[in-house]
Amino acid sequence: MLLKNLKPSQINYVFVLALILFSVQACSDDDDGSDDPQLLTENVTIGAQATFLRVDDVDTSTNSAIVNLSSLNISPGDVIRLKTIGTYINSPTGSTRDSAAGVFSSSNLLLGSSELNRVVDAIDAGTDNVTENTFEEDQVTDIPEDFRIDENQIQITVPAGAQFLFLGVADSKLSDNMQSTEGFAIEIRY
Ligand SMILES: [Ca+2]
Ligand SMILES: [Ca+2]
Repeated sequence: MLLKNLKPSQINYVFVLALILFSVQACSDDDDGSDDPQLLTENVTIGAQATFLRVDDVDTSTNSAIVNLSSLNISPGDVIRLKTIGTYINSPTGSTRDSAAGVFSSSNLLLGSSELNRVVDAIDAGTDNVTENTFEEDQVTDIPEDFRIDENQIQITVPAGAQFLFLGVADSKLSDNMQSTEGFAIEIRY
């Protein structure tokens, strides 16, 4: 259907319809807040071996990132948006992952990597994230309070008492991980 074949009144109709479709699209784009210019953004770099989960005694890892929420003026009850950016290499084959794990806590205490409940003051939030056992020693890594973060932005309400957000990778073996060329980070929008 070409515009030149339409009467002026029909052209008006097509124009109004296009305008309506455009507004509906604009509204739906805004639903997840990803385009909201009023939100602030903080990107936290995540090391390829950085974790707050239990690690095998024979494995090597680094401590997860720990975000002080008050430094970003984020308080309990606030809704924040999280997603991963980029990837990390998770095995010698060069395969990559874009998923991570997060957990809120009332303190910045992180126990040694052989402990199961390393984030001793962890506070439950979000959807449960069942993490796999360790690769060499088949030790349980799963804790009930953490949640998954991946490339699809999630919205999560900061739970009562939370002052810190721990961010790391979730992997059964950390020592064979490497940084990818694009790097790996978690974007916090708030
Ligand atoms: Ca690995
Ligand atoms: Ca878990």
